[in-house]
Amino acid sequence: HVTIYAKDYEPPKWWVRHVDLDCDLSADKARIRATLNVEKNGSHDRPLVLAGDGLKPLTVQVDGADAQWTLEGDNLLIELSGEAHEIATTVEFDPSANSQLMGLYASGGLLCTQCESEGFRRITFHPDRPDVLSTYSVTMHADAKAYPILLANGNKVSEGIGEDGRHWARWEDPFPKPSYLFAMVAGDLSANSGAFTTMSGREVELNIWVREKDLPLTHHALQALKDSMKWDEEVYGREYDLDLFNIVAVDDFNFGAMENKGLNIFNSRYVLADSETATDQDFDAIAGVVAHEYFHNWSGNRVTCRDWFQLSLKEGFTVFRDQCFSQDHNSEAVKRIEDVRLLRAIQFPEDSGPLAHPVRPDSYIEISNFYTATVYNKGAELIRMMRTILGEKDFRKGSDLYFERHDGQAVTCEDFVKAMEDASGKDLAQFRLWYSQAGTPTVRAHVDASGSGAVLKLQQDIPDTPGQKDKQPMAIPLKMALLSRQSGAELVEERTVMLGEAEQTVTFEDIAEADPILSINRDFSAPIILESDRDDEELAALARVDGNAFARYEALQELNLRALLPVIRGETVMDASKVIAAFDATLSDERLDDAFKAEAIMIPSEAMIGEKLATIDPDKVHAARQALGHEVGKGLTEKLEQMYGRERPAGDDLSVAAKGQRALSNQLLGLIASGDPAKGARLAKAQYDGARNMTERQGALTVLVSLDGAERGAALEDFYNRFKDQGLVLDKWFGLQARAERDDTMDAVEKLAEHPDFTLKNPNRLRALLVNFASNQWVFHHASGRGYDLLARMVIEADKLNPQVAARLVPPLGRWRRYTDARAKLMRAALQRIEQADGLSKDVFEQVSKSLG
Ligand code: HT7
Ligand code: ZN
Repeated sequence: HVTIYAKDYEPPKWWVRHVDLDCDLSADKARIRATLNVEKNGSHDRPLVLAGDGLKPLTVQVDGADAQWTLEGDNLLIELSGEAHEIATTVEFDPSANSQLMGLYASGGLLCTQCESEGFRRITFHPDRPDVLSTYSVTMHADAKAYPILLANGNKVSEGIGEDGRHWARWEDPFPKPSYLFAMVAGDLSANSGAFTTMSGREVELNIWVREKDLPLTHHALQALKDSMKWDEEVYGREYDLDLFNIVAVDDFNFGAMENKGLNIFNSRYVLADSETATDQDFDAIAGVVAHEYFHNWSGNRVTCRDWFQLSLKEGFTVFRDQCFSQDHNSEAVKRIEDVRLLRAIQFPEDSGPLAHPVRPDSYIEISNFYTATVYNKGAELIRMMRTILGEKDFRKGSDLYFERHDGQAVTCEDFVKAMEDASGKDLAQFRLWYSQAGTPTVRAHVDASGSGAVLKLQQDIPDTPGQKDKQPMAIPLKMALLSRQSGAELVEERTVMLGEAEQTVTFEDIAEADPILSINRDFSAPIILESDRDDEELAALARVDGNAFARYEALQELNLRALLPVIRGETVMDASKVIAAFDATLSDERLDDAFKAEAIMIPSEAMIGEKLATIDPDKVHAARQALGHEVGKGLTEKLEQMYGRERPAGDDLSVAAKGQRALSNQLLGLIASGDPAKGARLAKAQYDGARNMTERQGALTVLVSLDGAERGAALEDFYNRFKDQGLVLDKWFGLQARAERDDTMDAVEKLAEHPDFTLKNPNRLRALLVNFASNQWVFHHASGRGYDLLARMVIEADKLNPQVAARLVPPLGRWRRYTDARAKLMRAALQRIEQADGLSKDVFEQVSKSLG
């Protein structure tokens, strides 16, 4: 398998100015005739190279005449004599045989496309690289009954009836775009339609296309789209540019959604929702993904990536934009806490393991493997840090300059940073290291307070990662304050300290109280691991009085870890008293909202605890976490039950307050059950039976699945019978059981993998069982190695159908270096079994070979 290097980038030898596609579509045969207007780039004598993937050319013509061509591997080579030519090719293939879900494929009676990153080459021969931008016209022909709706990018310019019950539609997209943004859909679809008037007064038609029966489930997505359009105008001054915006929901999709120009295609899980079938979290995720894809219209489509090493240019920026959108529409601090939790749960382990890579990677074998938490979520943190360093006003100036300077271009991460630099006059030279150096920095912070002043001592350390050693110190913006122990008042007001050296000190003079407490990395201003020597009393005080909600949450998390880690290391028995006192104070604090309290009383996950250990013994981590939960549940019984007993909001109330109340209620139920499982089971079953929406129902079932007793089986059976015909809800049924913290979960997952409703063909179903299972630390890391065996078997099977999805299952096995010897050996053996499988895809090969190291 060939490795592609960023340093080898060369501009394309030929431009493609316009693409005209004529597509004759049916479920088992697609005939695509492509006409490309190509133009030589500079002076050279190199042939035109058009990428293909599994295609055979039926005809190849140059300027209307049959032409000489050769196939080199999958690529079509054509010698051209002039400066500009018209190239026409015809290919045929079977969309129903496309199980990779890349290119043109069939899903639930629809025909749809997915082209990012390199799927267009599965539809027609084309350079298929993001720096080749073209206008497109597309004519689609299909059976009018089976495919009454024909959609492509841009605007529909004409349509008509053909012969033998067929019809056609012609679409034109006036905005030059890379091939990865091409899309078409044919199917029997109905639209929930709306309209949006842009800031310059243009009316845009909006459609959410689904099967007719799903129309009632589309209102939230449509509202989220309108909210996103407004937000991008208000916050970034970005207006939508076409007169039509279509979203189509499909059931089989490798990712969350895709931002194709004017025709977004979504995994149905991020479109369809009502309160009976979707949780509050699902509703929020839908709004976040709708916003994300919409925001790509500027950050990705109007200004796109020069090459795939620049992926974070569009993804990091767009994740940051969707995070801010959600912060503005919900509790700001809670959204930040959720995003940081995700970063720590997924990106931090990635950054400290064998698959660690910089936000702008240097090389890849298969680009699909680089749609990672590092590129997306750490990438978003980089943009957030730039906003912190520049301030909001200059950051907006920088984004205006970036869009103005690069509209219609394919550019690099460097171009983005340069625009920020030019607009603000700030030097970001050292900051650029965040793009090139992998690994999560550790920052040690210590305050010496003596007399009337204080000295903050900071040290940073960037770990070695695969292929990168001895790294340079980074530019780390740390929001901090020094607080009064008693009142929490800021003795040193919040400011951003720039840590740029390996070691640095900052002096504060004339502080009104001796012995202030350090509040640092407020709002998680930098994606680092903080080590501080603040004692338990200081942390408890921060948890109580810090004016920065994120810092309060952090102090609580740290107190939890201080209770857990010595027990896991065998140094002491569990002492939960400080956690109990801190949770008690938090729950009683009337200034805090319910959504925050729900986050605050969450005991760190087993994965998060594991991250703090040099060598992980999952049995010990599990036992300690269970013990802490039990002590907290027992220690706070009265308060938990009293708060849990409060009246609940109406089932369909989606206000921020109602969502917060339900989140808190479900957390309280979990802690009650940890303290007294029998009582927990009774309460959870009552909540399940009386549930008025999916948040209450799933919350109850989440607790019940880990408990013993008749309530568990009854609720699981009821859930299955109620929802067995609704795929997205049935995914929850698989997922909940895979997450159960029980010693028979391993057996259950093996059985569920044989269940008639389980299939490896649908990525949502596959992920529901296997991603949830592999993140259930204690169960997946069963000492027998059965968890590793099952995952390895599933990777090998899934790889035959869908390499992209299979490759995403590999990383949990790649963490073997962190586990106790016996487990590490078994994990390696599972990886080796995958490596030896016949016909392994390059996707899985790359993940497995790097994981074995
Ligand atoms: N930009 C989109 C990426 C994507 C994708 C990548 C690989 C394979 C399938 C895919 N579907 C969508 C999604 C996004 O970040 O908005
Ligand atoms: Zn994206």
